[in-house]
Amino acid sequence: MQYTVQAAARATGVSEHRIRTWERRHGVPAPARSPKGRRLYNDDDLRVIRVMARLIDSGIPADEAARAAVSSGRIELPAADESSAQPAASPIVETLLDAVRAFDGQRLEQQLRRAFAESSNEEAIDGVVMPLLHEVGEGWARAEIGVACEHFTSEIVRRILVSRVDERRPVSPGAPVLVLGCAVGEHHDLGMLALWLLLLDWDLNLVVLGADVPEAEMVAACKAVDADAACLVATTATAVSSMWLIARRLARLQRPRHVFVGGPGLDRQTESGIRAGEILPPSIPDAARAIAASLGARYRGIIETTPSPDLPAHEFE
Ligand code: B12
Repeated sequence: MQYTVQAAARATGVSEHRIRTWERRHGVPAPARSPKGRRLYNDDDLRVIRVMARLIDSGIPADEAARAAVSSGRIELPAADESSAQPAASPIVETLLDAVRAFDGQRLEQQLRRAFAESSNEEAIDGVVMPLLHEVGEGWARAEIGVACEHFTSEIVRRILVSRVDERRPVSPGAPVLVLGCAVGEHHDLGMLALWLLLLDWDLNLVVLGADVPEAEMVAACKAVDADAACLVATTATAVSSMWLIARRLARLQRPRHVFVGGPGLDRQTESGIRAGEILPPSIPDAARAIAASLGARYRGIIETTPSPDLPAHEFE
């Protein structure tokens, strides 16, 4: 079977950008070309991409991973595959996925609200919301879940996160000012929204700019509010590159004094040498705590979780 670069990215879960970069830098994979010059991958190429991704994820440098992936021919997926394999989704996430597949918005929303009502924001985000989005993304990459299903889920997740962010409380005068936004080109902002929600537990003056913030605008916003810190989020590889440009530019200024960078797009091994920003831990609750600790923010306790008035009481019994 033959695959375009888009189809290869979907099938392997490795971004198009990353696949092309490997080819440019390491000559791997080496797809055939159509008469018009378009890349055409076969099943072996896909296998090489998957193996290479796993080797890199297990800490092997990309050039070595490229050599290993091709020289071993029809290489079996490494034993590390088992340990690095994603654990099966938890029962609650499975239940949510059923609602997603059935486009059952009411059930999905009720179950998600229940997760927030029955546990802390941290637990609901780390244990339910992010794993759900992750599973939806994996299903999409395997072509089992359609784009409509993904948009449907994202919209409901967004609504719930935003409704909880609305429970904001006043901030003390003199509290550290933190500007939060996604790098230019980055439209995945649900991780940023989740981080925003968790940062509300700390006495921080949050200025949230949302998705796709151009470099100059981020700098201007930081100056306008005399920010103590900026936090940049990137999910895709392209946004990571632009994020570093912004981080470097901010780091050259006297203020903000802290520039945090985070998100799934960061390859911590490759980027740890880049000194323009403080790299946040991968878990969103850990990232919120790391930011608060760096800024010396006062903890003011979690926001009380109240059942949403639009849900019948028995939903929470
Ligand atoms: C929802 C979604 C969308 C929505 C976004 C809606 C929104 N407002 O956010 C829309 C439809 C816009 C979208 C578009 C695209 N998407 Co999309 N999307 C997703 C999906 C399903 C969830 C995104 C998300 O919220 N991730 C957050 C969590 C779930 O990701 P995670 O890796 O588990 O994150 C962990 C940590 O990294 C951490 N974390 C997450 N966010 C943050 C933030 C901070 C600050 C910190 C510290 C930690 C942190 O928390 C998690 C648990 O620890 C993912 C699937 C996935 N696996 O992420 C794909 C995914 C991110 N998308 C992908 C792609 C390819 C695209 C498109 C290019 C598709 C296309 N062809 O148009 C565009 C690009 C848009 C752009 N320029 O930004 C790929 C990215 C591959 C890559 N690495 O580059 C993914 C991974 C799907 C896949 N499996 O291939 N997408």
